[in-house]
Amino acid sequence: MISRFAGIKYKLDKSENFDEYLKALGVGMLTRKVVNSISPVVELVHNGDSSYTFKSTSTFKTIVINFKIGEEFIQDLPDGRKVPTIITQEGDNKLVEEQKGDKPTTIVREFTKDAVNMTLTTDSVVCTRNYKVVG
Ligand code: DKA
Repeated sequence: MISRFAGIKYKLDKSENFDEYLKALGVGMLTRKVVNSISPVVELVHNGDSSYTFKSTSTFKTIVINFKIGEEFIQDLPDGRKVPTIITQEGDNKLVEEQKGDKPTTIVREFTKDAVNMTLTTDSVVCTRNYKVVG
């Protein structure tokens, strides 16, 4: 179960092609500069059954995504867009987030006890971000 990774905090360690990804989403230069310079800490919280919260904390913003696995919801993105989103589970350690709307995006988060490896794809732009366990 993905819930075994709940409560573990991970901090951004490596990021590749993030600026290209943000450009493809239409994020402006000033915001890109800020977002590129921060190292968020992320944590999955299990609220019971298939209900989860994904928290990303940084000096830029705290982002909270409340979701139920397999149920569509409207996500408020940090750049102001509101997009229908669905998060599904693949295998026993991957969450696959599909954001719909003008800029369809897929974000795969693969959890281990030591790391969260993210792959973000929009159009033909692929970005990877690797988080390492804190402490
Ligand atoms: C991450 O969690 C990256 C999440 C990507 C957010 C893209 C939208 C940013 C708009 C300012 O490491």
